[in-house]
Amino acid sequence: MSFINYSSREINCKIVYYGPGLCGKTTNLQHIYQKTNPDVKGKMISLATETERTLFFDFLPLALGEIRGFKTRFHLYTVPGQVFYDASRKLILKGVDGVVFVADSQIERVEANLESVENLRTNLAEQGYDLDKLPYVVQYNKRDLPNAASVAELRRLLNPRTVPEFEATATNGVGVFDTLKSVAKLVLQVFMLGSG
Ligand SMILES: Nc1nc2c(ncn2[C@@H]2O[C@H](COP(=O)(O)OP(=O)(O)OP(=O)(O)O)[C@@H](O)[C@H]2O)c(=O)[nH]1
Ligand SMILES: [Mg+2]
Repeated sequence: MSFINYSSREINCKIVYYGPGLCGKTTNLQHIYQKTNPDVKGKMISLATETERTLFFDFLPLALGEIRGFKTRFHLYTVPGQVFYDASRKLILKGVDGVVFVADSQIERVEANLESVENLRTNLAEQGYDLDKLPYVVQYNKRDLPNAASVAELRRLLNPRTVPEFEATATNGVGVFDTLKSVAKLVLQVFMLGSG
């Protein structure tokens, strides 16, 4: 849940990047970190294995301006995608305000994407959240690869509800900020509805 501090007039929002192993979640955060001004971002923290796989999470705090006199602070997290880190994924989802599902567009990763969405839905439900009611966007990453499935096919499988969706190549930044802006906007809309 967003944390609203009325005395310091701050809104804190937690956004989690979810998706199968190696889909590009950490790469999204690294691009955001590299391209934002020092006055906007805090330290990026990455807990990774020697082979650069996320072990627990990546964390990047961003201050994205003001809305109705409140400073907005976004806390971006990635989960570890590898199947056996499920306990960490559950922990990281606690208090989530918005989710980005990063899909790996490669045809051979279709099954892994489907399992990961299912895992997201289950882990959210365990904590009393409904994926269909959360601010949620889908990113089709790795569009640069020759073995990428068509967006129509990915949409059919991964985005039947047609939430906002973005094609991306996170390694060169394509689609990364469009994705972030979209989920941030959805989260702030919830805040504004809540605050009347
Ligand atoms: N070709 C291509 N490679 C990408 C793209 N995005 C990420 N990669 C590569 O995919 C690999 C995995 O990227 P990560 O960002 O570490 O993946 P992750 O989702 O954080 O993986 P886990 O931490 O294990 O869950 C790296 O070698 C990236 O450079 C992309 O858009 N295109
Ligand atoms: Mg990672």
